Amino acid sequence: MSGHKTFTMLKPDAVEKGHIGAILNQITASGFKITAMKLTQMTTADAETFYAIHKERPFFGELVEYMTRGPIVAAVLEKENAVEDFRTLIGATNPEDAAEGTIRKKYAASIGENAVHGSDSDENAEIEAAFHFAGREMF
Ligand code: DAT
Ligand code: MG
Repeated sequence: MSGHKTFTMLKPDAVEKGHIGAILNQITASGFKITAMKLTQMTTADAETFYAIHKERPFFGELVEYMTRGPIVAAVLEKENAVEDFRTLIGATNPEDAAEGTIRKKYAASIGENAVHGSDSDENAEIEAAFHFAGREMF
């Protein structure tokens, strides 16, 4: 499976620390084209819905608190093999396990506050993009 679209969020910790420009630069320098983007803040209901698959996990409450505590940058990215290539670019969920040079290795504080989201499948990329953007906001 190798679709051309993925969805990302630069999470509240990355925005708080002033890393928006550096992270977007690394993303575009790696061949991704930005086809939708905005600064926004998730409500508790938004975060609970977006991360519903994790609702039974022990970290769910912290995850929702973190994702709603400040603005995020939401974006849709296009490139060949976008989902897999973007997951490679961001690195492992836990920055301690992330490869050298990956976005999480460089900018993430911990597994809980890991700077950036990347969709895990073509199907979820479509669902997540549609969750954050109206059709006319995607180019
Ligand atoms: P990813 O964001 O790499 O797709 P995931 O979908 O398994 O990872 O989890 C979603 C988010 O939940 C992750 O980015 C950070 C948080 N999370 C995952 N596992 C965690 C853990 N063991 N402790 C705290 N937060 C965790
Ligand atoms: Mg995931």
